[in-house]
Amino acid sequence: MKIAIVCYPTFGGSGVLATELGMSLYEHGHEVHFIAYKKPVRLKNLNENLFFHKVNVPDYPLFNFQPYELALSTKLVEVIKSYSIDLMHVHYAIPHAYAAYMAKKMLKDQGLTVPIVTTLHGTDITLVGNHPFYKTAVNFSINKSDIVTCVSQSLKEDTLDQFDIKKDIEVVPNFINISKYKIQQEKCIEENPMPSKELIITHVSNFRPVKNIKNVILVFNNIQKKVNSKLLMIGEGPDKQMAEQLCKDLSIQDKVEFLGNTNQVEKNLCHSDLFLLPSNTESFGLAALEAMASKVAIISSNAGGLPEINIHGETGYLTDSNDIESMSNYAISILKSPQALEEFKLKAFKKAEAFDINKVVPLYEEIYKKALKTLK
Ligand code: GMT
Repeated sequence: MKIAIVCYPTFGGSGVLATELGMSLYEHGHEVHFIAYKKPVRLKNLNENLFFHKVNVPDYPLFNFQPYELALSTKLVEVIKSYSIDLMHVHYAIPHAYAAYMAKKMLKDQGLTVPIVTTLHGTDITLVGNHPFYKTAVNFSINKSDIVTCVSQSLKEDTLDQFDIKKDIEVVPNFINISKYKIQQEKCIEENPMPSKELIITHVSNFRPVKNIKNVILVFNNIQKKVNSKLLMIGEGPDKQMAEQLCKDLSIQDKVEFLGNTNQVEKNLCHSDLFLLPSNTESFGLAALEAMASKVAIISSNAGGLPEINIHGETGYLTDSNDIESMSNYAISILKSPQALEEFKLKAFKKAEAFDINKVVPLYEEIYKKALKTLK
């Protein structure tokens, strides 16, 4: 099949997932074309069956806001015609599903029918897409997609609750490449056969308010009083400065490292013991799944899809996103007992295996076949 994938190229979970999916589809023999305003950060080894097409949006002084949807739908039409693409798979409804629908209409006008698969990722539904300024257009474009998928049962329920959706929504969970994590774990043991006595707590996100990173720092502050530990903060975003300042105010700045963005998260995770994710909203929590695949126990909020991956009392613990006391106590209880820590880590890894890429990518291939059948 020839597939066009539209996604955000940044470190956000939807872009990461779309990139991993596209690269895996290419390995399964499909021709894959990524379309975005920048090369997706995890996209590697472009070749004659794996392409990247940049959407250019020229600056024009008349425009206060550059019309990205227009440029994207034009690029979609151009790429689909030049490469005889079979279908579009757009990740994140805003504005991708909308632009795809316009492209579909323009192509139809030229005698070509190309179906749209839209995958909803979370904030396009629970936060941004809900805003009255966008909602009508988001609702419309979801209903106009040929197949709609979302990344968790919880997101499916939120979408049906908050929008007027006339279509079936299929749940296809996010995934990780478990073998990549296994290889990394072996490398980590080779490089560091005698792990230090200091336990490592990690948080990975885009540091947006929804990630509640203040609570990451407050929980770690409690942990470090009882357990010899340090905190790795991975990512960049609007709340980073606030978090750095909070560390100084609590005089724990020597125990917290802000590492910025990295596309080799598994290298940091393989030395970690515990992952903190106190998000206020989280449709899935790909970052937590990546940690689990690295044998890291999880303390997370019970928001959205997190209970579908983090099993309370097995792979870690779940609490309300602002219940700092419970989060701290659970974390300390795990970290204080080497045996409990090992059990949680192993169970986290076992659970992550259920989300292996080899189990999930075939589900998307089936969906593509179904989307193509809608044309007949
Ligand atoms: O979490 C973010 O702010 C980024 C956002 C995105 O669109 O990249 O992540 C969403 O999609 C991820 C991939 O499906 C999910 O793992 C995240 O849970 C989801 N974020 C939220 O729902 C807040």
